[in-house]
Amino acid sequence: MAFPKDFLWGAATSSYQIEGAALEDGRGECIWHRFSHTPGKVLNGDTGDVACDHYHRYIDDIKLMKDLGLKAYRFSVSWPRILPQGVGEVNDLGLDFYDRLVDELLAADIIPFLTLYHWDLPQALQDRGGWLNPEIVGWFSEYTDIVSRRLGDRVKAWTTHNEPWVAAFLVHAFGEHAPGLKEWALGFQAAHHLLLAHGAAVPIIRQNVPDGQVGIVLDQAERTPATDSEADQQAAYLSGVAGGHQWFLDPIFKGYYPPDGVRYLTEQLEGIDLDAVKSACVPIDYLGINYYFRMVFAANEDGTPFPPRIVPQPDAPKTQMDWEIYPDGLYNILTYIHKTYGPIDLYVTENGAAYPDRPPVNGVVEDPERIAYLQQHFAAAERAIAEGVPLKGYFVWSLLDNFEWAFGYERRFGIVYVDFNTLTRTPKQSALWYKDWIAAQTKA
Ligand code: IFM
Repeated sequence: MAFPKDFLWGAATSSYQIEGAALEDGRGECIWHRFSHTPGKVLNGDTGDVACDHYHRYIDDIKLMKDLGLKAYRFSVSWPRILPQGVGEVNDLGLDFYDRLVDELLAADIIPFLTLYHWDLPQALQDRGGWLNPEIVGWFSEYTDIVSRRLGDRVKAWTTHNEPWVAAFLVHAFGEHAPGLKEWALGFQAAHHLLLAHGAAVPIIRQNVPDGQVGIVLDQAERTPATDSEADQQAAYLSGVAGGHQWFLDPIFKGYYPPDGVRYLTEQLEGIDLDAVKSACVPIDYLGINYYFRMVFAANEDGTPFPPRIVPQPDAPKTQMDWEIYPDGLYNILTYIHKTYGPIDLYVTENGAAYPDRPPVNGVVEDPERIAYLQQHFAAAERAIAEGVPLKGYFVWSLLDNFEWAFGYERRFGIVYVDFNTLTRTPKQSALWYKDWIAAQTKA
């Protein structure tokens, strides 16, 4: 087996998706609160008002983690719980919650991996332009300072952003995420500020947590050309460098935007001081990779490779998200990142699958597809480790069924089934399988 005994097997969640208590104990409104309360934005009108009620049930949830044998738990802090207006007055009750959560995790011998930004921006900051306002670099720094001062004595693994591609483009260009803007150029402006905010936050965390590890989490899809033709290969390449994965990887690791991408993006980048992105290139200790699916790209009918055309794969196996299941992609990405941007410790910070799980029957939730999905992706990760990739941990997405953003509660990613009427938790067969897997991998 390639997985070392001290490999960190874990599970991940995020604040808005599980906590509930949306306006309780002084928490300010976040953009997802506003968005989900706007008719027509989220499937079935679902909101995160209650979600999994983790805010009140975290002790039981940690018991569940302990029972599954998790070594680490990845969660995010809700910015408006700490700073209801985004900056200024601190809400101590919000900090107290994360204090208790962290203490409880440590008491259970579970390592906390904390993410500062997983998309629940304070609405008060959105009202001032949110990620489009350059001042957000300072706002994020202030928030980072407060959280890392308070929790840095116990939390040693710090992530600045979760999936900044989503926070930039799904939010500002595709309109699918709160607050639902739809202008390509705005996506690039937001991406720029997310990168600068990352660069500003890392040294603050280092100062407050000198013995901490700091990183960032990027979503990565496998990008395959539809054919071997040069034009299709170019299309797949441009999908990454012109606003795709390399749009974040290159600034973070090299200090500049990919020149091949910049060439294709003239008017979208107007007004952005591209050179300023060198401040995003600060040493980090790990990179988190969220991997779910593959996308296939081709050139356009007239042979031009840009904008790249996505080629649907109707016959490929898919999850309920309509995402192609492609475990080799995880191996490809891990080895590619290691060779291109390493050496750096890597974690799979999210990987998992949504399926339309049925409620428990006699306490059992059968989810064989999810088990197969995880098995295949673990095997891909194992192959990468065997070839020398320094993969240190793996977080299954997600611990609990939860609020899957614009899809509300309809898409279940959890290894634990949540009945959203009673909030009862039932470990699915995949959770029990994962428990046995962890035990087998880590036994002395
Ligand atoms: O639920 C999300 C999570 O918030 C970020 N990564 C992808 C997951 C599944 O869509």
